[in-house]
Amino acid sequence: MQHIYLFGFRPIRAGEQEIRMKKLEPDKISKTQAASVMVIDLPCSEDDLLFFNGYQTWTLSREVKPDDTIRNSRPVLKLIGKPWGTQRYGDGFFTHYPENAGCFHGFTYCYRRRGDTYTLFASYDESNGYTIFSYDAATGELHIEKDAGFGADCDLSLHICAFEGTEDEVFDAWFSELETKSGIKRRPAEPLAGYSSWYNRYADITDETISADLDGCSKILKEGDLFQIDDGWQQSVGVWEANTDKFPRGMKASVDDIHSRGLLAGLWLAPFSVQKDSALIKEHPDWLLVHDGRPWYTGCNWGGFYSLDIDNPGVKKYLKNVFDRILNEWGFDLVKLDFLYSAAPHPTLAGSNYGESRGSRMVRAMKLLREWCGDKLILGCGVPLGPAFGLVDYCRVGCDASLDWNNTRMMRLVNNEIVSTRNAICDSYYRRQLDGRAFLNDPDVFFLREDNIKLTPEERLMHAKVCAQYGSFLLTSDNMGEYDKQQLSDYADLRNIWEVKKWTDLSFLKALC
Ligand code: 9PG
Repeated sequence: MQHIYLFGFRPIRAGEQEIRMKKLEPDKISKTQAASVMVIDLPCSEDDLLFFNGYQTWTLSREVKPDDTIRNSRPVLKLIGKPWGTQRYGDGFFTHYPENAGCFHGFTYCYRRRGDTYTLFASYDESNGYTIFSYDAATGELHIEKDAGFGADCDLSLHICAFEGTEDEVFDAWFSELETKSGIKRRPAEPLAGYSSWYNRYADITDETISADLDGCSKILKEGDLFQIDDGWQQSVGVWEANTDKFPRGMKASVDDIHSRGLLAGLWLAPFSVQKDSALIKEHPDWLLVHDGRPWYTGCNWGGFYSLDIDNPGVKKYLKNVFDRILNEWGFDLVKLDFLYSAAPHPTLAGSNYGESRGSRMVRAMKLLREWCGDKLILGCGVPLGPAFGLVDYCRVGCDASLDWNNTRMMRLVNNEIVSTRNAICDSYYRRQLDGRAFLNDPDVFFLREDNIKLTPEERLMHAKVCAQYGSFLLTSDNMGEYDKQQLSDYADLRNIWEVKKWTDLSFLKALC
């Protein structure tokens, strides 16, 4: 394996291959960025494949051919989607998607693959900002820059390492660099299997439906597995108290029921988000994150939502109490923390952290979560992956699985974070190297059920096998109590693939991703 040393802007040599770096002319520096740009000659031939890691959990991340075109939203859809903030789920509002064949970009790491040889470029420190890699196959130039956003005024030095070798060699080398240089090390969590309520009932959950799901699942799940209650239990996004119309016994009663079956209890929340009509906004309008003098509209879920300002002492005190209640009073073992990118859409332009970049703010937000959760388990979701390294136990590495294969044509054009089983398969496959290195990968739930689903039996099984093979977090969202003999046997097979990483035939992936 070659360790390619990158020191400032000096030319470097790695084995046969020379990787040249040069300073970029100021007018070529993209608008998101301030000072430090590294340019590397990384020629590629038509047989090479390239990978650029997407902005956050849900952003489509797959290997591309040098002549592929990666699109964001069509301009007209961008315009139509503007009032809904459709671009704000991803990086569409702060990075440039050239949409020319051969132009790609990604965050924190990227690689070129020539057969089995990977040339990996990766950041070993994102605490001063996101490292953005942009590539143009026509020139063979890879630009590496720190995302400053407008107004960031901080140290923007790059912390890049590069390696050439086999898949395991280069990813092991990167993670050893992360540990020695930045102290980033995966948390010692164990793989976890179980159930999530979301893709079974979506937000339509009550104490009764959750109890019925628990009855069914506990017949099949094993001791120590996870039963996770998703979105729908709370008073509103922002007010993390039980909705007593739906959960009159309160959430502690659910935890006790789950524990009495020998299962771990998990709960969903989106701690940095607050829905438009939440009582929290009426009580504390000053807690919202402001940009250009107005609260930053973060997206259209739950009728529209905003972000909380993690620099507001009231917000910090409030969230600390929320976690104390959920984890210590109610006794949940795991929290699924979602829509985390909400915390840092922009650099910090006020207060004591003035001038920090959005990536730096995101890392700070993730550290706060770990502090508030102590040693309880965190599943990160809707989160930029680099800032989650070493801080969450489990992390969703792809978009939401959908009940159909690839969503509607129209939705596919909206952004790169859409709900899609097909994309979820690609994401989980192409981010597989993070599993067990950065955290344990959550590929999202699989389905074996035949009702309330549009996936064909083949699609369901393909997806489930990818989840079992490449994930360390293996949840389903079926009424497991209704599994027939065949489904029980399929479930047992999947657990077996998952537990012993027994190789299963995934040759279909070639055509798919
Ligand atoms: C609960 C859900 C589930 C799910 C999460 C997240 O509009 N969007 O782009 C969008 C993407 C994902 C999403 C919701 C909306 O789902 O991934 O598992 O917890 O929230 O609301």
